[in-house]
Parts: sequence; structure tokens; C-alpha cells
Amino acid sequence: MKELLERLSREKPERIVALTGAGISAESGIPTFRSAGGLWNTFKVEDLATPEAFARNPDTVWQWYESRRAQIRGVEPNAAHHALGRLGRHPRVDLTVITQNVDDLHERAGSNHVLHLHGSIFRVRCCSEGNTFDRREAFDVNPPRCDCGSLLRPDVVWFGEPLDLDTLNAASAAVERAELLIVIGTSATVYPAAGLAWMCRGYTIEINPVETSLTGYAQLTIRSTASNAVPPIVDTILGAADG
Ligand code: BV8
Repeated sequence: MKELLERLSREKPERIVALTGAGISAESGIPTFRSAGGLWNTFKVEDLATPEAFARNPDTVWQWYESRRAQIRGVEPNAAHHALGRLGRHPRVDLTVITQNVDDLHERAGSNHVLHLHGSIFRVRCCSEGNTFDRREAFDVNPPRCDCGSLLRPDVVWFGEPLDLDTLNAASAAVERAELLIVIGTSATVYPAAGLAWMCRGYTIEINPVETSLTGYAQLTIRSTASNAVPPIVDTILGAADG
């Protein structure tokens, strides 16, 4: 970490991308998908996060999403989210936060340029008309329906569904022009999101308590948690930006 902080002070990166996964929200109390106690250890993906599952059992899928929505409403952003919020507000720093997460913790920590690759758990979509609208509070019926009578679904990207192309293209462009890519709390197993990390031509840092397929590729891996590792990195970049 010491060499990294010296490098960041020297090189003063300005075009920065933070690529985050479920691990950045773990210390806020939101379970991850694949690490110990993760969601996929108790639920089967095919039962919950696919369009087929929703077609089969919209009420079961909505029950799972409503429980996650309630959980996210009840927690706070952690020090890692807040550090990225600070970083993005500095006038000399061009920060893009690219997240696989569907929670709103980055926004609640002050990040205002967040690319949600997999959508938002607090936005819903009419299955017939395709229009979307924000909805933070719980529905009082399960499954909820649009005024037109059709089912509403969470406006997230399920397995087997394409990502929003504009969002993916914006994310790819940001990574390609980044001087510094900080990959925080992702198992780097879900594509095409994970593939973004390999597109960086700058310096790549991975922050994760365990090894991932990205570990061998990143110039530096920090075996730590997001709330421990992100704030000192951000403080060093901000110090250099002011220096
Ligand atoms: C698509 C829904 C095509 C929202 C999610 C290429 C190669 C291989 C497979 C594929 C491929 N292309 C497509 C696929 C199939 C599939 C896929 O990638 N499967 C994987 C599992 C093999 N991809 C898709 O289906 C994608 N669609 O490509 O469509 C297409 C094109 C045209 C037309 C039709 C179709 C769609 C993928 C999106 C799926 N939806 N979620 C929701 O309800 O959340 S993915 C789900 O996984 C979440 O969004 C989550 O964010 C994401 C990734 O997981 P991570 O964020 O990495 O979380 P995970 O638990 O895995 O890891 C957490 C990490 O944090 C761990 O490493 C842990 O050590 C670390 N950690 C823990 N605590 C901390 C920490 N780190 C730091 N600090 C801590 N305190």
C-alpha cells in the first residue's frame, strides 16, 4: 500500500474509474452473491434472477426483491462509498463510478456520475409498455401491476438479458480512457461487466479480501476490505490533486 500511495502522489491521476461489485456494499450489511453467506449460497439464480423465473413465479421473485429493497432502505453507505463520493466532487478529478450493484448507496454517499450496469432495484418497469419509474417504498400488493393492468418488474438486468447498450458503451469508454482503474469488491465472474476490467490501459488496482480471476491481471491487489482500503487511496489522490 505504501508504494501505491507514493505512486499516486507522484502521478496525480485525474481520469479515474471505480468498478464496484456487491463487496463494496457488504460492510453496509448487504449480503454479497458469491462470498461466504452470499445470496447465491441460499437461493438458486435460476429461481430468482432470470426472466424465465419471473414468468413462472412473479410473486416469488417479487418477494425476494421486496426483501432486498427493504434491507437496502434500512442500511447506510459505508466509508468506501463516502470516499468515492468525496473523490468525485473534486474539480480536478474526472471520476466515473461503474457499478454492478442495484442498490443506491453510491448515490446516497454523494456520487452523481454512476453507471448502473445491472439496473436499479428502486426502479420498476411495466412488462407491456416498457415505461419505467422510480419506486423506493414497498408495494402493497404482490406481484405489483401497472395502471394498464400488466405486471411490473424490477428494472434490473437478469441473467440471459442484455445490458443497456448506452450504459455499457459509456462504461467501456470510461475504462479505456482511465489512467487509474480501482476494482472494488467484485468476484469478476459476471460478464460482460467483469470484462471491463481487462480493457483498462492505465494502472489497475483490485481491492478484495480474496483472490479473483482479476488478481493476476491487476498491477496491484490489496487484500483488504473496501472500507479499509478505499479511504486512504482517495485521500492520497485528493492530496495530490490539491498539491
Ligand atoms: C448477457 C441482477 C447476453 C440484478 C445480476 C461470457 C462469459 C461467461 C458467461 C457469460 C458471458 N456472457 C454472458 C454470460 C452469462 C451471464 C454470466 O456472466 N454468468 C456468469 C455467472 C458466468 N451473463 C449474463 O447473463 C448477462 N447478460 O450477457 O446477456 C445477451 C446479449 C444479447 C441478447 C440477450 C442476451 C447479465 C448479467 C447480469 C445478471 N444480473 N444481478 C440483481 O438482482 O442484483 S448479476 C449479480 O452478480 C449482481 O448484479 C452482482 O452485482 C453481480 C456480480 O457479482 P459481484 O458484484 O461480483 O458479487 P459477488 O458476490 O460475486 O462477489 C463479491 C466480491 O466481493 C467477492 O469477491 C468478495 O470476496 C468481495 N467482498 C466481500 N466482502 C468485501 C469484499 N470486497 C471488498 N470489501 C468487502 N468488505
